[in-house]
Amino acid sequence: MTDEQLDQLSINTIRTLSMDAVQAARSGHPGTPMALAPLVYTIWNRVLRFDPRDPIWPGRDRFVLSNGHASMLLWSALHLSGTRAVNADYERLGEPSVTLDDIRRFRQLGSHAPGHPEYHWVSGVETTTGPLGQGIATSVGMAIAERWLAHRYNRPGFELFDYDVYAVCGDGCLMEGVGAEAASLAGHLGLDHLCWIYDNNRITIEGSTQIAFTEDVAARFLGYGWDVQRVGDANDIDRIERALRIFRTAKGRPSLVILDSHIGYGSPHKQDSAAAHGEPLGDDEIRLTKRRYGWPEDAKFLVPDGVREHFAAGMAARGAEARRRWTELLSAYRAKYPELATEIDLMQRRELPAGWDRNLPVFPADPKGLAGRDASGQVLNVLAQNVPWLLGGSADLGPSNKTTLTYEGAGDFQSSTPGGKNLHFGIREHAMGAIVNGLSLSKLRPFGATFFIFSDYARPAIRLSALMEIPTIFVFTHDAMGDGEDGPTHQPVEQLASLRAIPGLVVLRPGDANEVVEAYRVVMKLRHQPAVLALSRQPLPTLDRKRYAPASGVARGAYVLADPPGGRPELILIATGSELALAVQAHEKLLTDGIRSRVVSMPSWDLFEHQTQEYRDGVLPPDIRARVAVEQASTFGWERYVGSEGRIIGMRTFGASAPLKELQKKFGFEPDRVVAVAKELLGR
Ligand SMILES: Cc1ncc(C[n+]2csc(CCOP(=O)(O)OP(=O)(O)O)c2C)c(N)n1
Ligand SMILES: [Mg+2]
Repeated sequence: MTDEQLDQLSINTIRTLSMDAVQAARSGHPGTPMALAPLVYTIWNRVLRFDPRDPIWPGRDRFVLSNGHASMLLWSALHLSGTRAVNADYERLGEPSVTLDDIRRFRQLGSHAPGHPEYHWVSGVETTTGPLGQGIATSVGMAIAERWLAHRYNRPGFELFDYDVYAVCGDGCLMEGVGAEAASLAGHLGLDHLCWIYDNNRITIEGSTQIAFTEDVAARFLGYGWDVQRVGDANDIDRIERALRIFRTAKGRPSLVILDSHIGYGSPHKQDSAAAHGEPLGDDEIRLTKRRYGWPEDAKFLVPDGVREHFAAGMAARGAEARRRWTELLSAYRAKYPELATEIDLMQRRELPAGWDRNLPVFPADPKGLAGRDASGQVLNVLAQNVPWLLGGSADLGPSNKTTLTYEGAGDFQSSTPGGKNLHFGIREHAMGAIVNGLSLSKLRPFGATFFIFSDYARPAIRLSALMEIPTIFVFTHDAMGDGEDGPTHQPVEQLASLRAIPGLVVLRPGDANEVVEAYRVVMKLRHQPAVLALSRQPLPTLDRKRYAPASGVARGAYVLADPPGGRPELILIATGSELALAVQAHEKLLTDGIRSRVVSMPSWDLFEHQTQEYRDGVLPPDIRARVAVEQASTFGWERYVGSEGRIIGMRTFGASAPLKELQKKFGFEPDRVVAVAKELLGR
């Protein structure tokens, strides 16, 4: 067979595997894989520097399938390239990432060919996609990471980081706001290692894009400062390859390749129709389509002889050679720059450098205290100096979030200063979340910041970081009614409850400056979980830790902060964040009134849930049923800790625009109110 015939055979293998898998599953999306098989084939077999034997080699090009519904493209590519699996500890397992059997069991429980690409579940998937727009936005984080890594680690003769990021997207990704936010920032930053390929098939679920998407995409991206190319025929793999080569020579701007395609290509009755998008073609139509492709009509899940070998001779040979050269380069680099090489090693395993926590502040007792955000700013500035690859920024609220890294040499990340550690996301919270994910997927330790209320704008990306099990850090300040006069638009109510509901996300609401330090200690040690820090705008008293329990209890999620003299409490006050000092004040009053109260500081439900039953019962003894929770947020969920007999002092409405003091009075966040509720509960 000629090379051209093998190209065509490989492309049709991807098409027919996709059709067969969707048919077998009786659900899925066949049309886009049929149309984009030539594109994915060209990227994988002709362009991508990716070694199937080591899908996590740091120098590899990244491939992101942002139109995740076309996942069969990825399962086919991973299968045909013979990509091997790695485990959660980044060990190479040697076994195939996606087997033909997985593809036969597309979308079934346990299959490594699930409905949408899932990072952490299938090796070779660079990021989880499916929620449209997330993949392209995340790819911007990967491209920022490449620039930053190159600046920090490359040395003359040692171009360790020089990888490209390819992201394939459809109409949906380009309609979504997050894609636009990310594209705008990528253009501003001139990320020339970033290439998006837009599947311009003019079809979405409801039909033609004429019903809702008639903008001039090329003009928009030119406006963003991108390089824009058009390939008029998605079946022309030489043209596709040429466009990708032009991208690799483009300097100072990201590239968009607009690829005109036909969804359901080859299907006599469904090509170019929305019907090809999200349902099986049907057995008869599959037979007719296979006939068009010159494929055996009744063969199912057929991988003809020569196809795997063609990938082996193309991508695998090229990838193995690229990785071999990179590995040699790294060993020479290691001899010359041992400290920098060690950093690269640690980063890959998500480990911390020795001395990562040196110089962390210890705050003395202080009734006036410090705002959570201010303590956080001090801690971040120490950590960022100890951990070179800790970096991040805010969505234009750095001065308010106190997340700006101000130490000498921290610098701003811009196209002309790609070593800077202060990222300026602009007012683009959603893209910020996705970009932070992309940075973390590139093994940097990123944080993103905004007001807690605007976590809503980033939520889809935060959810994905939890689903992907990556250790991103979200620093959210102004976590309750502390910004008083800004009013209910700026006062979070339901955000804590809703973030606590995300599986695996570690939400921490520290109660004083030393709890902030301890919260960061916990967060820094996470390797497979994202974290949210909810921090106060206003000063909180720094508790006297000689009098009360040490703040290190934060690591257990909840701990006994104060007990009555001699122990034996009859009532438990549970509080978080800005309400901790309030609970302590109420506790002191109750003691003078002869009521034996305990104060439990509970900065993190999630961490507490992971303690032993014994520990949890020690903090919240089951026989003490008089319990009061105090938190300036939705009461939703606190029943689980106060029980049916307990009380919750929290928010049942939105806040209001007024000075904080008046709001505390109006909504009952005052010591006397806590005391009154406690007494009422005890019937005294
Ligand atoms: C954020 C989000 N909204 C809605 C969906 C549901 N959805 C999946 S595919 C799709 C249509 C996508 O159209 P397009 O990107 O053009 O893909 P094509 O059908 O051309 O492959 C929609 C609405 C989704 N996956 N994510
Ligand atoms: Mg489309």
